[in-house]
Amino acid sequence: YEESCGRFLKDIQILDSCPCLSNKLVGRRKALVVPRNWSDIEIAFKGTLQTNGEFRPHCNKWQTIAIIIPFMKREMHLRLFIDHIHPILQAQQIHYRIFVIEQNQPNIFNKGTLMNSGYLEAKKHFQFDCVIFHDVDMLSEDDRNIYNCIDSPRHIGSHVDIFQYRLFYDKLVGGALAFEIKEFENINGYSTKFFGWGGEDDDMYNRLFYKGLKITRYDEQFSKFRMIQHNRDAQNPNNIYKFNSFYPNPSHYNTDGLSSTYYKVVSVKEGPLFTSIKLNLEVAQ
Ligand code: UD2
Ligand code: MN
Repeated sequence: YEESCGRFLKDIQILDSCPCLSNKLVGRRKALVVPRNWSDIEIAFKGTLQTNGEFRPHCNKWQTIAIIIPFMKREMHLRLFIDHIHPILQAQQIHYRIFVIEQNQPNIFNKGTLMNSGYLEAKKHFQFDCVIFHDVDMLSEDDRNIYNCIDSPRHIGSHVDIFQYRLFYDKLVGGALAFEIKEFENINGYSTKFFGWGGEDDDMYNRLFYKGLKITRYDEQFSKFRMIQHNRDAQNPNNIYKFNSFYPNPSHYNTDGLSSTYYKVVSVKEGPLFTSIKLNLEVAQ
């Protein structure tokens, strides 16, 4: 990371830029287990965040990061996640803003379309170079796993406790994944066809592979995550396509993704900890 970041910094020549590795990092971080209520969390971070939940480090930051959280009926996880992630990102001196993208309709969760929609909507509210799609139940246990787009596409959520901190399978790109915006648009985002649990991440791996984009992962010792224990959500049943390659050829990548993502905004709320955007997805079954 330090090498690539050093090269990156040399190219962009900005004055008093933030260092690649902030001196505020502590390494291993204990994942929170007890969620505080929203007012306590807001008080805890008052003064460090802009009124729209954005964080600007004092040093000159060379990348802006949008963190997109696909969300539906996981309120407790969201309280834990928000309380947990802000101190880590601020220690990393990241210039970031968090967008919680809530699916209002339809009542079967469609993560791919939700993430695409969140990306398109966040662009209207925040100028960013790097986007990180992040599960609400994934808590980083090491602040050396830097949330930016150095060496992207980067699979940030690579070593999770529920898989004994091993990479569950080498095509795994779920949990937390970072793209420079040109990379994400080059692969036309996520497939919109996966209703319910599973598959959208495997399809994403195939898109990256097909486009020759190499996925970077950090070594397990720097990239541990805890996933908050949970059962399958009622609104997220197994989808029927998940493991067979129902897309036998990559021709759908250009027609199924950002280019076929339609949604209606129900509400946008710029809160002190994050911006929440509620959407009705318009997805053809
Ligand atoms: C794995 C992947 C996840 C995704 C999923 C298959 C990892 C670490 N995670 O997670 O990225 O590929 O398999 O779809 O590899 N969500 C809601 N409400 C719901 C359902 C889902 O908010 O009702 C959101 C939430 O951010 C959640 C994420 O979608 O964390 C993934 O869903 P999951 O946690 O049920 O899936 P899981 O843990 O099997
Ligand atoms: Mn999960």
